[in-house]
Amino acid sequence: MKPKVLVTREVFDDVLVYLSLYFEVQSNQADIPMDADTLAARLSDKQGAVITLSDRIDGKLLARCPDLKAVCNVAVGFNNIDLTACSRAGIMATNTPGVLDDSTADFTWALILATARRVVESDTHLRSGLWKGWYLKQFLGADVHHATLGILGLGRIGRKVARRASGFDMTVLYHSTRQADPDVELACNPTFVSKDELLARADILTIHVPYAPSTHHIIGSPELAMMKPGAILINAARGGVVDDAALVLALTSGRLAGAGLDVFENEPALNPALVGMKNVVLTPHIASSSAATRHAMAMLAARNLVAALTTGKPPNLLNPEPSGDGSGQ
Ligand code: NAP
Ligand code: 8YV
Repeated sequence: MKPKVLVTREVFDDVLVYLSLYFEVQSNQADIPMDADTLAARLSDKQGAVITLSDRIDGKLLARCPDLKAVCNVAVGFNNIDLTACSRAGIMATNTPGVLDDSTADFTWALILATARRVVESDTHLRSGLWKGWYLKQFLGADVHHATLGILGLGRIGRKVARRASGFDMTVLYHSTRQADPDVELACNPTFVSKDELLARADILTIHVPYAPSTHHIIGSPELAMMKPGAILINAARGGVVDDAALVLALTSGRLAGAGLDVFENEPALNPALVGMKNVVLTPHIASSSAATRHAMAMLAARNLVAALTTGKPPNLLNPEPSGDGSGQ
């Protein structure tokens, strides 16, 4: 008998076909989001799952899933998974690093340019029938070329963002947990600085750290107060790395000129004040969403699951030493 697996959200048809070669697949092509109780019930007789960021995998859920061996996130970020609880229960957890770097970096640049050059605001103005003709001072924005770009978190995506800055003749600074190897610095040409210097010097600050207790509100009131007056903040990383309430204050006071945000605290809810702000570009967590990349992510998660349940050694394993007895306790 084939092992039973659950795919918690809609995926591309060929991903389901591929999984069906190995598993008895229960899917959710109607894409009806599951609450914690429903997810636990649906997983209670499964050995594996392809999950997304909206699925919280924790000890409470795992206690109800005695057969579960692997959970495979369709995302590089994995703050929805309690890795300690997975390891304790002997469950492998995987993510999808690499396949989304370029698309996410491209989108970060879309936010940078749209925010600095007021693309959305001016588009709305024109569509509203308010455009009465050209004038010299209309929609004056900030130049991106020759500006100083600050990158917080020079990982896979941060590096791709840095590389793209060279076409704009920018000064690129970064701060990360440690200075990158010389070959990495050579490839994307940024200069390592302290976090304080990054905040003080960046005209445009873009965040690419994962969400974890150590990065919760890594940009909050004190950090926003250290930023250059008139700077722009970009967050295509994760809700919670920025204190959204503090950001609203910094935007309202005019301390920051604008923000480009793809992610929010408590998604899909967002701070209502942001909605009314003309100097803010808002997108619904779509930085990785090109057709090719979302397909690659879903297929990689499926391949991770097949490897996990057939070999016990999936690529992209997040907890290399699952040590539990599989009881989920
Ligand atoms: P990554 O390769 O792990 O890069 C993250 C970088 O941040 C690493 O260099 C890491 O350093 C650094 N870092 C961690 N904590 C830090 C801190 N406190 N201060 C400064 N730097 C810190 O991850 P990635 O693949 O680039 O992805 C980054 C994040 O982007 C993901 O976790 C995800 O949440 C988000 N993301 C969002 C979207 C979207 O649709 N909006 C799409 C893709 C990814 P160490 O390696 O030394 O820890
Ligand atoms: C996903 C992301 O779209 O990979 C990540 O960490 O945030 C996005 O690429 C999202 O997480 C889907 O689960």
